Amino acid sequence: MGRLRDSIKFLDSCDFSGDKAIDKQELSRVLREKKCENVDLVVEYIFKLCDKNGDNKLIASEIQKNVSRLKQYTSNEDIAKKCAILLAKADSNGDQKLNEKELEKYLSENGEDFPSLEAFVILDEFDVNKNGFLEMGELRKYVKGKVEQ
Ligand SMILES: [Ca+2]
Ligand SMILES: [Ca+2]
Repeated sequence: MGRLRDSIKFLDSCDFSGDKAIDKQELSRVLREKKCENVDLVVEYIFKLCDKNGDNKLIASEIQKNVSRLKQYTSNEDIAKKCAILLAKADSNGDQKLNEKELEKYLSENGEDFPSLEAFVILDEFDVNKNGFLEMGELRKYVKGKVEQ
C-alpha cells in the first residue's frame, strides 16, 4: 500500500472543487459527513499540523507527508474522532502528543478540580512506555477508557 496512492485517494475524497488541493471548507465538509464534533477546531488543528506553507490549502506534497495522520483524523471510527478532538483542544505545541502540562491545562479548562493530580494519574496509568507523553496509541486507550466509563 503506497503512500502516494493513499494520498491521491485521500485528495480525491476531499477535493470537491477539483483544484487538486484541499481547503478548509472541503475538510470541514468531509468531517461533517463523518459526523465529527467540533469540526472547526479539528480543521484548524489539522491545518496547523499539515499546512506548512500557510496558504490555507493542503497541496499534494503536504497531503503525502501527512496522509496517515489525515486518514486517522478523518476516520469513521469514533475513538479516532475523539482523539482528534482531544488533540485539537489540548495539544498546544502541535507535536501530536500530550505532555503533563498540556493535560493539566486541558483538564483545568474542563472543570477538573485537581488538574495537576489528575494529569499525573492519567500519565501514570496510560503512558505505558514512560516517555512522559501520551501519544496516539496511548491516547486511544485513554479516550476509550473515558467512553466506556
Ligand atoms: Ca503536545
Ligand atoms: Ca508515552
